[in-house]
Amino acid sequence: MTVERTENPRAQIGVTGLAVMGSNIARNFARHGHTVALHNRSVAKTDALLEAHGDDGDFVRTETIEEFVAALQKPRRVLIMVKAGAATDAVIEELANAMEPGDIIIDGGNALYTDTIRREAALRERGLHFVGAGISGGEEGALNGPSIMPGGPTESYEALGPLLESISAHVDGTPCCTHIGPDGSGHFVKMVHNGIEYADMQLIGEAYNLLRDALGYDATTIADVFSEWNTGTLESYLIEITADVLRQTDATTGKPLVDVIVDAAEQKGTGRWTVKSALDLGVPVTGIAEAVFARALSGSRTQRAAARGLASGALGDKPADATQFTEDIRRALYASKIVAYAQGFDQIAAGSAEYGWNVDRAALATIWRGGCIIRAQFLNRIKEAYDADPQLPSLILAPYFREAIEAGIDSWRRVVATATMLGIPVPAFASSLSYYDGLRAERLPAALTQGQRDFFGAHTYERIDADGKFHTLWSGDRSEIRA
Ligand code: NBP
Repeated sequence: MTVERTENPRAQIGVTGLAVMGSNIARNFARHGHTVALHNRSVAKTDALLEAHGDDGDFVRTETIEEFVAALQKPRRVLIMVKAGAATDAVIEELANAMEPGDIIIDGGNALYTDTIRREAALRERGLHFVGAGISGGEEGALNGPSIMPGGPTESYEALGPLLESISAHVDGTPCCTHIGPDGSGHFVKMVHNGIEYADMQLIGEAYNLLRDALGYDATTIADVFSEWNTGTLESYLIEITADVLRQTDATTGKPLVDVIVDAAEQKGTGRWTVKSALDLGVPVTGIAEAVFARALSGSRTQRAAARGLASGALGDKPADATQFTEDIRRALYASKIVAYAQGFDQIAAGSAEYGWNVDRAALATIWRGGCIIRAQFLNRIKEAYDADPQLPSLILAPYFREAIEAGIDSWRRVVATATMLGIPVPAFASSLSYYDGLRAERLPAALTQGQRDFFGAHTYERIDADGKFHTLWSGDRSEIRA
């Protein structure tokens, strides 16, 4: 360990913002042999890190931004890990004033991608490279290998890539880090990653709810079901930790911990951002949207308290064959998950087209195989699908996914129908199935919608048998004219 105040530019990377994420990433860099300059607004955090983990590698302790910048080799590389929003802007401004053209500022926080686009453009004017890097994996991933999604200029990746790749997770020897594209692309794909994470968690929650309320299983039995599922196509980090959470016993009451946790889910905002962006892009991310709304519904405590005990209507019978129904839930979960990921990847394609990012979805699936919260076997299949056809219109059309859905479709319908008859909410299962049925439909009721729009707003419509736009003179003689 080297702990010193120095003017010698010997650090390969600097990390400012040494809360849980920043300190773990700084340690990760040091453990991989990089000399790391440390900085935090309040020096106490820097000293706490050095006190507890100074032996992890070679650190340079600094107090001021000037000292911090002076400790870095050129081109200087600084990773910002502070609270997203105004704090990030404040730190960028301080750094930019102290840095020189050609230096690289990396924002590893959960920034909104439009902020990243703005920041990249402003810093480019000043000759600085700005890299918005999505980082996933939580505090454990930050320390032992996260999935890293850096955007920004291509030339900055040349100076930065090897450093980031060295600390990222690796799967089959491949780093879970790749250059995503220009300006805000890294933070955009990280945002959609989090949106997919919301959908995945909601689907798992619905499966748990069905096992509990339709089959009457206790938490430990459900944990066993999830552990079993984790040995097959559903194998993933989220399924694995679900079993762990369900197996946890509360020390105070002796009950399963999940049964004493208040059932009101919170959110920090990336799911909401994903849905807002999808609305702007016109991409139907129904699974993610239902997941965000399901959390909001769970947190609507006033309404829930007032509505408790409202009529359910006549309910159906519980499934007679628990084993069969458990298998139905597994298949419904897998099919719904495929839809949620298909929607998320559609949003990435739409964002990429809107902003001219040219995001490689196969490469993205590759770096999500490890390190991040949605890491799963499944990502290999997504990578293969986009490798085989980079222009694939929807993941559900790739042969592997098409077959998986076909194998599960009967189960999926049974689960949604049974849940409905039992009064058990399954918003994500049901909306994913409706999305699938909507996509494959010969004809949608949108024709009627177009007729109504033309009626009240003269918005025009297209005909199935002629080119161009048409309008019916609804308040006149109801003849049709070309618009
Ligand atoms: P927090 O998001 O809690 O931020 C705390 C850090 O921000 C501290 O170092 C604090 O300095 C610094 N800071 C603040 Br607050 N305002 C500042 C300002 N005006 N100027 C300078 N520094 C300021 O830390 P975190 O949970 O480690 O997350 C860091 C970033 O990584 C966030 O953007 C987060 O969204 C993102 N992220 C988090 C996770 C996760 O699992 N937690 C995962 C992926 C990404 P102080 O010590 O002086 O108060």
